[in-house]
Amino acid sequence: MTASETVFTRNNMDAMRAAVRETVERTPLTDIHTHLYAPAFGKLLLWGVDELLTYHYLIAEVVRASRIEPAAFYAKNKREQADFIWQTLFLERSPYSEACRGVLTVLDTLGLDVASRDLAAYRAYFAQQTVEGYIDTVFERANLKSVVMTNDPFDDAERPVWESGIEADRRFHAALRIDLVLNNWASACARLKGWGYGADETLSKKALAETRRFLADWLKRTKALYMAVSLPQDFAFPEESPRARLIAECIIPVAREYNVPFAMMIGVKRAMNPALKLAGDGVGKSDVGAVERLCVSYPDAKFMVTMLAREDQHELSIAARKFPNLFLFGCWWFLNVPGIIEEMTRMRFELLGTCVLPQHSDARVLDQVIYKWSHSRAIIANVLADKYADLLRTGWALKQSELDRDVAGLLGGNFWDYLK
Ligand code: FIX
Ligand code: ZN
Repeated sequence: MTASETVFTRNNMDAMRAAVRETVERTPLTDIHTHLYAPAFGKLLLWGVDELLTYHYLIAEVVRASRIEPAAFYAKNKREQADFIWQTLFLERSPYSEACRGVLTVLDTLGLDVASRDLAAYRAYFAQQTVEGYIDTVFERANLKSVVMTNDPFDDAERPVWESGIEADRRFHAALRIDLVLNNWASACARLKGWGYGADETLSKKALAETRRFLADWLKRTKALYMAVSLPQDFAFPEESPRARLIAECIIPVAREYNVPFAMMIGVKRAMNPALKLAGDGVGKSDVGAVERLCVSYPDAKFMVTMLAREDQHELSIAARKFPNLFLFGCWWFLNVPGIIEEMTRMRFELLGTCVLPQHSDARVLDQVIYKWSHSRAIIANVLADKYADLLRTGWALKQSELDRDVAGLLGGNFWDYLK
């Protein structure tokens, strides 16, 4: 401890609260799950006000508010969709839903006049930006060190970029997304065969070996930090299914060999309302027991888990207390709203102390990291200050350097440590 270091005790709680807010604001973070792309991926990186307004969270809200036929909404071009959402959700109603508020936080942070409600002026601002300059602006405003992308080798727009060799951008890391392998083996198998891997639907020994080779090739090609999958609410393990065999005989061995975690995002009901397309997914309660059985069966494999149902969060936190190889992250998707972030973060801090990664953004549009993180940083700081306050009331003294250490962990350091 340096002579001049600030120490917080029960006698200077207000100073501690201010310091927590300030520390959480100024600490650069790693966003461990996004759908953003490095500039080398060209048009796959979405940004700007029309993309913000047509975020699938807002499409679900506008269809509900206006009762437009989803097909009629999707028949509009992007700009018309954005106009419709602006008119319906921002002008005809007060835009206080989290997804609406987010757009306004972004505009305000960029210095645009939210009170003017002048969509044309916002569009004019974005028309003046270059993508390179705008990435710098967004990283600076959101105080981001780096983001982790979602990289799907089965995506026909994305795969050729990897195959042609991409220019590295140190701010964008890869994560190997393997949903097709685990959720639709028949289709994945056909694709693998087309690329020269000896896969077959019966999952013969050779097919399993070839699937491992495919995963290893893509881990090396993308330098992915982890492998990831989103899983339906009825995800079970163990079970008699291609998915369970592939996890046990391909994913786990490759995860161990390359020392990369296997990230599972569990609890989605895909296409609950198919007419809504990407906006039509829902949530269902899942079996935390499946996660527990994986962790106990493979103590030397690393798992990262986030679950989508609010009802599963407590049980999942308890599982994490029992398994050091279970790393919890983020308030995923429908949980990424202030009331639930607050509740989940409080519960995780109380049950897991500093050993959790409280948030990721899931941003699909670059600009969204600004709002997702400013909203979450404020909540994380409040909850953290409450926890330190409880701690100081015991007579404990907290040094500023310890506060810096804890916050750096919560905003990304814990993830990097887990990868080691
Ligand atoms: O599976 C996922 O990674 C989900 O986060 C997305 O597919 C989802 O559509 C989303 O954008 C949630 O925030
Ligand atoms: Zn996602």
